[in-house]
Amino acid sequence: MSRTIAILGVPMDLGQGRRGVDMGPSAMRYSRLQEAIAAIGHEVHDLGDVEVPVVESLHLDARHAPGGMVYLETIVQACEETIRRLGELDPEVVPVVLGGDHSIAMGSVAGCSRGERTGLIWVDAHGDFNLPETSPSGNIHGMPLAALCGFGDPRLVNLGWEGAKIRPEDVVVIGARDLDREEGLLLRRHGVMVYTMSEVDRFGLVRIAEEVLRKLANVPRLHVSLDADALDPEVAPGVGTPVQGGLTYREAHLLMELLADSRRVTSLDLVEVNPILDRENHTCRVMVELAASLLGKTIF
Ligand SMILES: [Mn+2]
Repeated sequence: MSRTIAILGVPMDLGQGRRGVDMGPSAMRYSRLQEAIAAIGHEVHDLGDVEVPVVESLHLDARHAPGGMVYLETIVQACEETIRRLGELDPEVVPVVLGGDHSIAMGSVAGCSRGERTGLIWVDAHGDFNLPETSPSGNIHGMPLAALCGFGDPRLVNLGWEGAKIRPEDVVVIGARDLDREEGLLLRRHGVMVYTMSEVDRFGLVRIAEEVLRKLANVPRLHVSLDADALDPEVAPGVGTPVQGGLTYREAHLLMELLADSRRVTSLDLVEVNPILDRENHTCRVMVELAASLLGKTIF
């Protein structure tokens, strides 16, 4: 089925402390993302990037490393702009939003939802469900899933429009293996479905994808937010927060293929690729291949 795809970059590195993740959008373009999607038969438009200030231009106190709450207003502005840009698209268009760190998802998920009920498949080593008061690092890229569900700093929760953008029962986290203690308790308390790597090992992704699609069967829109660190660092070395024991190359493809087969995915993010930490752009190439699988590329 041929669709119209819109690529939007959000070169954000203020949600965490490692520099370089802001180069993700250009590195994924360099890895021929547009060509890979067009080869499937889709019409692809590249909308360019949302403007994100570089940290040196913000003239903040030098004691503040990127990542902390001091960058919140700047992140809010970039997310607002992301929501505005996505809102201009025809609702039938499938946005592919390129990060940047995962804080961009507060803008992309809100914008892609278009205010409709949306299922959110968060493929990530981490839960990203911290609150400012529970976060050990204070990094905002550890908070976007909580903020989307209505928890945390009100300036993040009320991005775009007031209140939660996603119902916790419409969220599924897949690939988790590094949850902070308080974060784990919050995810449980709010009834977010979490498939850890242990569950991936035990049940396999075929069963997990079936369960996820059944759980979200009555939700009209589906957003996939793919964090490169969900993959094993052997497969995706170019990430700021690598955790051993992640998805293999084939597991990640299988998950994308199973979601593609459902023909229900309406938008996606590709985030947390750090080209500075990568090996010869390998991680970008994998992310581009996974995006193509999710958008319907088949082997035969
Ligand atoms: Mn993440």
